[in-house]
Amino acid sequence: MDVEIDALVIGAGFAGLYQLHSLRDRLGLSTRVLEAGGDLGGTWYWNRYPGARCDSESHAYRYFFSRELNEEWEWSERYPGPPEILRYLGRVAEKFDLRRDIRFGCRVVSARYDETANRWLVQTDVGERYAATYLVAAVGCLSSANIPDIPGLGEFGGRWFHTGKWPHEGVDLAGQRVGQIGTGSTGIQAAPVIAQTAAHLTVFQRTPTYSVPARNAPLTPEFKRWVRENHAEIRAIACSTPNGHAFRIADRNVADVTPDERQAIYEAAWARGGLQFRATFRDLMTDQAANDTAAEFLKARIRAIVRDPKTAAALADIDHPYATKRPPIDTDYYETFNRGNVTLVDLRADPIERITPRGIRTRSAEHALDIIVFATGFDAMTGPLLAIDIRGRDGRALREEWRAGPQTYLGLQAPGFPNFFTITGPGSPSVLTNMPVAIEQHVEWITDCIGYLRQHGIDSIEPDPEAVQRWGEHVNEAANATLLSKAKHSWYYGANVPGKPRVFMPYAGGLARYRRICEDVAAKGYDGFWLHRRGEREIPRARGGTAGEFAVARGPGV
Ligand code: NA7
Repeated sequence: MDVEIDALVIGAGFAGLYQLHSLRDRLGLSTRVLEAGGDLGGTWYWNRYPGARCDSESHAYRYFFSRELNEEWEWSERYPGPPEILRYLGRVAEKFDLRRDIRFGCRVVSARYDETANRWLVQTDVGERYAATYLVAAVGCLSSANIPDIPGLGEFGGRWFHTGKWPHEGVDLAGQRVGQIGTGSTGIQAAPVIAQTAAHLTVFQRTPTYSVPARNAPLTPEFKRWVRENHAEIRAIACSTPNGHAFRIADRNVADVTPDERQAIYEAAWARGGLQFRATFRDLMTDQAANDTAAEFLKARIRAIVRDPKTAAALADIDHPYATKRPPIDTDYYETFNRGNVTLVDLRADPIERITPRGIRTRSAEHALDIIVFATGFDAMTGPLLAIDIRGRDGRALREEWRAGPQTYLGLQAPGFPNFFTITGPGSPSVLTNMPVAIEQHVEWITDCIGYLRQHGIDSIEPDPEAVQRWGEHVNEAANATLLSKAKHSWYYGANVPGKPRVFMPYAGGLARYRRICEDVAAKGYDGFWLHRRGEREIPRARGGTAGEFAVARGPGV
């Protein structure tokens, strides 16, 4: 027997929890959340590796929709770690009584649109079936672990773990020889903490990247008070900046200041720490010469910190402009390579050949290991969606439709998949932002949209394929207007997963601009979408966004 409901939400992270609250408590829809994990938290439920921490500053890493919630919740540190974030989400669930409509430990395996009934038929791995009018994927952008296909893993005599599926009971690293593959945001957070307990840590680096100190610290009582009294202002900044963080991008170009002034600005940003480094100049993401100055500053820092010149050279030999791959922030990452128990293996000079029963063999040596840590990232953005067999109109499979790359309108809907919405889907600002702010915008847009459909007796919504094509062109145009297009081997392009199409997936035009576009589309009666009443022909609508509306203004989108 199918469980009949109005709306089904997949995932109980930041996105799914707020979507449940919005659909159920604002629109009065019967809503259910299905979650594969044993509890809520999404990304934070799974990512419990040593050193895991949020890179967004806590005062803006939250929901803003409830003043009451903001007033009663206080973060303890500048960057929260998984336990505190899970406590926060637990508090949210309790406050809005969400748990009663969440089913944990239940993975959605397929979703099929039944055109006659205008229902999504959803199946789970525990044999349950649901029938819902609206289907919302709140599956996260970084939830499909990428474990590289290195020969010999099956023969390894020790234990291995992916950071994104870290055992909740923890892994005792004391006395262990640990090999860590991967030096992205995760690896850069993990290595210093692993090195503190492991007997030896060998870091296998394929591509070095720039990292800025996070400068994490407990929040002072004064700062906490300031946060409590200024939620509206913090939200206003987060909603008006391209990345959804609560800091503004400086209104100056690199060329506007002298080299000495520039050096002082970078030094101050380095001392302050965090992603704000990227906000020191307006043109860092759009002008190569400007970006070069930041890149040089950061490379000089690496060489100054790391004592062994060969290790320093390998860490600083960075081949892409600053912040064109996701910029990590760290706590003592470079300092870690000054420890006696840490070795860097530069895979570009000495590639991995295979995993052996004893460890990892590179071209020049075998590294004996007890534990291998894969900090190798995710099949980002499309991976979690395509892990589900999603079939729309006429049985069209999303996996087939997206074979050459994701096709969406605004990152919110795919053509041929009526009433199916993706929160922070490909084609939306998503991973280029402070996620909760982007999530909140999407959840509210989707909720308003569904409210509009019901108010107007409209049965389904799906994008006009022409609007989808134009949006795809605009997403490319937005990326090409920045230096992001210079790091073609980033996961933003899907380049970390063999066989994945090389398409720039997130929208680089900035969250504030994107928000205006979405609001405009809604204000025009869902311009670019087909709204359909059963028994009627498709309601003709004006086509979605003109080139003018989407045009990328000059200035940092990202
Ligand atoms: P990332 O940023 O995708 O980093 C993965 C790292 O793993 C990166 O250094 C990769 O090198 C490396 N990698 C991947 N496959 C291999 C193989 N086969 N051999 C050697 N090295 C490999 O993932 P993270 O988890 O660090 O971060 C993901 C996001 O989570 C982050 O941006 C935040 O938003 C939170 P490569 O660069 O591909 O050469």
